Amino acid sequence: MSKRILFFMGLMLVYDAGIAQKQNYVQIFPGESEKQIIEKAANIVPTPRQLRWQQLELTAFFHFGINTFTGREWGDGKEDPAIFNPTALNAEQWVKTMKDAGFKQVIITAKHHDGFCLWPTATTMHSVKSSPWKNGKGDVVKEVAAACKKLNMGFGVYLSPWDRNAPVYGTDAYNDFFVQQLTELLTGYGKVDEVWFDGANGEGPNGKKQVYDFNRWYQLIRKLQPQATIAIMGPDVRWVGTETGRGRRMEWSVVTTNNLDQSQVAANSQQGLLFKPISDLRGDDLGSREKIVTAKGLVWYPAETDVSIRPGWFYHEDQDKKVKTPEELLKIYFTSVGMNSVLLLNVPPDKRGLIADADIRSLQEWTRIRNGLFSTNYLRGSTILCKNGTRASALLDGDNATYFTTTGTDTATAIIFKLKKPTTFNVLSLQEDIRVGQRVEKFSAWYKEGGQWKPFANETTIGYKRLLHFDPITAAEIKIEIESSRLNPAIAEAGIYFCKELTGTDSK
Ligand code: FUL
Repeated sequence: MSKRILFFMGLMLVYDAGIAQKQNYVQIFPGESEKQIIEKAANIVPTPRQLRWQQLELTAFFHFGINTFTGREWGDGKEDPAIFNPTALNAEQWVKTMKDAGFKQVIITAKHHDGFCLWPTATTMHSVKSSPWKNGKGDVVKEVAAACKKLNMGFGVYLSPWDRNAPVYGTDAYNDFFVQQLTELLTGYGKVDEVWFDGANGEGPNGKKQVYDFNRWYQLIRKLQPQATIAIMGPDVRWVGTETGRGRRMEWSVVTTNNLDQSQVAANSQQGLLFKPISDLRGDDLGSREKIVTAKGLVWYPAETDVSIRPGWFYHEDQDKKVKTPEELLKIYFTSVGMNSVLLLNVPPDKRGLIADADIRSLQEWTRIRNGLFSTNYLRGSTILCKNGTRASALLDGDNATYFTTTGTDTATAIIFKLKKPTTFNVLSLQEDIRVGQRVEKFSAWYKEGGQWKPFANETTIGYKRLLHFDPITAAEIKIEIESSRLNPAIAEAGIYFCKELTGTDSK
């Protein structure tokens, strides 16, 4: 995965102006105090497109293409398009499967590293046009886009910058070729909600590595589909740093842009700033106080956790028995969505052009468990006590757009929930209202037993959503302590739940 890190070194972040006071990027000037920097960090917010994306929680990948038919993970671009011949392709089945599982948006691999295009592009004959599928008249991208429209799902495209088929790859001409492909995808299929760029970057036939013109691509996307988030080699969404489904225990959406290349700070077509951050995306800590006090800039750059339901990204028959179980998917939900990230779960259609039964069964059972788990918030109906808080009822109203906060200049607080009767639970859910900013730096959770408060959680960040599970606890009083927060915390929701399928603790 180092390719992504390497690529990130050259990544251009584009900052969109437009939010008057609250912004998704600030510069830090020499001589600013820690207090000033922390205050700036506390007021950084997502752009509207980042906010929409974060609220989706569950998004899906469909890895489908020439590799589905060769059994490989990375094609070399020399595959004969004649092998692309799904017998029963039904994109509506793909999209409906994900919708039924609670997903809100899907991304199709319009072109993977092998260069084979799933739409009849004018840029190359290495596409569905040269395949026997629908006598060369098919268009997978169109079918996925239509299914999304029909089922009211977000639609996104993955277009691999690395192209092992294009003869011009490795030359300047490739950037034009790529712009043309991108333009076709952004103009021919209605609304596009996400554009996903991978960082893989090999050598072309001339032995040269392609220098990707990311900035030009970003500007094109902003012009043609301004609502689309650009992930993960892009300015809106950051790769979490693993492909295991496990995010960070401490996940700050506000990260430092240290080593900001000041020479790149310039106005762009979106009246924003361009800059090149250089940072390690894989460390455990991208945004703590210690990290940001030395920052030259701070940006809202949230994490996306991509993982496949199978060992591979593409469908392989011999992996039918290795589809992740509902329990594994549930744990992934806790370590992605529950760690202030968005889950991007890959569910690859098979050679028929259908999602296989094994995947559907797993998704259905996972969804049943998840829905059951979150159906009853046992804090509902409790009496809330807090000495220095206001709008406590917002914590339990199920509305992310209302929030509890502290009064005056207090940033620490304790919120006590007195339940009507002793209740057994093994899940805690907390959410910040990120439209105010991500602020909580340290929190703990306690239950009362025999007149004594006993801790059951001791964590750092909350962010958009934090989920914890632990061994079952039975109690009639629960306390959430916000021990440290950058400015007044804005807590949107709190909940405790019980799920018998969840075992053990997962906060390591
Ligand atoms: C990686 C690619 O090389 C894989 O094939 C896959 O597309 C994954 C999502 O990104 O870097």
